[in-house]
Amino acid sequence: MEEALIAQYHPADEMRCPIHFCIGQEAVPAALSLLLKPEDYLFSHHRTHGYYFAKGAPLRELFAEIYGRATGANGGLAGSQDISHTESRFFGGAILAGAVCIAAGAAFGLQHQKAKGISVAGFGEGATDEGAFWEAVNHAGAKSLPILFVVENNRYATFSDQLKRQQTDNIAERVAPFGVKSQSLFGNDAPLVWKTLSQAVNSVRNGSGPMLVEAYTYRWNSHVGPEDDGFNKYRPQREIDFWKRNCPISLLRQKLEKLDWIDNGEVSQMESEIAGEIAECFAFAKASPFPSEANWHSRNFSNATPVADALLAEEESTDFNPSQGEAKLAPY
Ligand SMILES: Cc1ncc(C[n+]2csc(CCOP(=O)(O)OP(=O)(O)O)c2C)c(N)n1
Ligand SMILES: [Mg+2]
Repeated sequence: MEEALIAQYHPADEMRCPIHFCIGQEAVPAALSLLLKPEDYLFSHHRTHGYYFAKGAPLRELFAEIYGRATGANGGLAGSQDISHTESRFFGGAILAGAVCIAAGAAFGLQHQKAKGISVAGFGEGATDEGAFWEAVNHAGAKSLPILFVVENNRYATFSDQLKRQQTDNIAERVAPFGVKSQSLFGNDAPLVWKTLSQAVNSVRNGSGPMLVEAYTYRWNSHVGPEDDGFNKYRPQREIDFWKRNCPISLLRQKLEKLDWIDNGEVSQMESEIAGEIAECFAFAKASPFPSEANWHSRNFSNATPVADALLAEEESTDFNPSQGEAKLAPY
């Protein structure tokens, strides 16, 4: 799906948002997709697409969202990195570590209401540079919240190596003193990822308190967008080659072939079905209308928006002149 999006991003330039692709990091969200239940919540960082699928949210609404159309998951107003699908209990967000804190809040809500379900936060190692991350971990440990923290440690935050930002690269060990049990693993071995996450999900579900799983993995693409951002050589070629040799999809396929659980015919059929679904999603997105002002109002949680109203009134007033400096806001 992401390869198809990359192929169509330029020169058409019809997608209305930046995209943080997650090619190379398929194993964690794929495993979660088999483990999470409808009542569970999943909060994701900016690299949303895998997690969106992990919660079973619809593919064509993702495409329409990326194309900025009214039929998108959020009416075309959120885009890739802030996409949510409320019915699926999936919520993405671009503020680093923000989704982790909201996940802790949701876990607290579930516990308080004695409701079924767990809260899962999916994020990168960069989120652990943020103080807010440690506040969430502290709260989860102190209150024994039903939350699973999943770190996809791909070593880089944009262009920045984790070992230039932090003393060590083992987040799993550092959450233990907060009362958060943890496990780290090679995150490109899909069956191992499934097994580890399965144990972690069960433990949190059974009321044993919070857990953190740290999966070491790698993004193949630029930090953001379809262009190659390797111009400043922030990642060694040997490292890129190592992780490409250890592609989670190829490793899984090799394993299944060795066990005789899958053959080439089945893979080809799967690939052509997926290609058909993707083509249908592109057609749906491109044929959908753009949002109107009415769409905006219907998605506004509160009708009381005094600051926005004042700005709009200012802009619409006949004597509005942006060169006269800052707009004066009515008191509210
Ligand atoms: C509070 C905040 N500060 C800075 C940013 C800009 N920003 C976006 S992604 C990113 C790096 C994220 O790295 P990581 O968490 O490791 O995730 P990855 O991109 O590697 O998947 C930064 C610094 C942001 N979105 N929010
Ligand atoms: Mg990272």
